[in-house]
Amino acid sequence: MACRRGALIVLEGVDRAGKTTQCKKLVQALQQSGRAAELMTFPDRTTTIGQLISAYLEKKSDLEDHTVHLLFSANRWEMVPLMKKKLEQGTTLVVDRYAFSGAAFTSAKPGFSLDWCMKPDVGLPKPDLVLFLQLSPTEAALRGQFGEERYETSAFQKAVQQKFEQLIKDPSVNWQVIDASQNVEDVHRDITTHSLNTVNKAQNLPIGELWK
Ligand code: Z5A
Repeated sequence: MACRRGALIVLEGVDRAGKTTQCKKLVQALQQSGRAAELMTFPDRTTTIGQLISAYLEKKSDLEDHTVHLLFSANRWEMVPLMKKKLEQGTTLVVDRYAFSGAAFTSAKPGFSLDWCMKPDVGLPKPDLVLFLQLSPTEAALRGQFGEERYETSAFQKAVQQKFEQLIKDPSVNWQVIDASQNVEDVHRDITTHSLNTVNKAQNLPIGELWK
């Protein structure tokens, strides 16, 4: 009998929503329950493309807006063979940001449509579940100041939040909105419940193609 595949679970949300904290806790919880699980992060700053993106985010270099958008997408595509291999081997991938961040962040810039921004990521492995960590700007502010990287300003993050709200309306994607203003353990409990359901359902299904 063929191996049951792992699930592709993505966490999205605005700055300081707790994505990284929750991704790590979810991977640990899945592993402790005896399931193979690994963390992936986008952008993956370790690759050659990722290093270009990292320098841009750290404001050490400037890149034309379309160009950097395509680099973010290329940074996902370069990971696709590895992602598919792991999923097919039965490993669940917990992913910290994905194509939805790509579309939301670039389309929040002047002159970009959401439609254009989604195009380069059409056909990526489709997440079985996208958990959107919902947090208001006021609550995010209680978690500390913005960092020094590009995009970390209140006005831009508000524009990004609006783009996420548009993306969440897409019924072709399995979105679950999580109240990220709860304490870390309560958020983790909600996320784990949705994720375990997804892991069980996904194991006998083929890997889908995003936005196709
Ligand atoms: N970007 C893009 O433009 N295009 C793309 O295609 C992709 C990304 C993939 C990458 O940043 C930037 O690239 C990002 C989007 C853009 N720009 N911005 N903004 P990154 O991924 O390297 O870093 P980040 O995603 O911005 O991290 P973050 O959003 O700032 O944080 P987070 O992962 O959501 O939260 P955290 O690190 O888990 O927690 C933040 C703090 O809150 C920390 O002190 C925690 O201890 C605290 N925390 C967490 N949970 C809680 C709860 N429940 N209560 C209280 N405090 C909490």
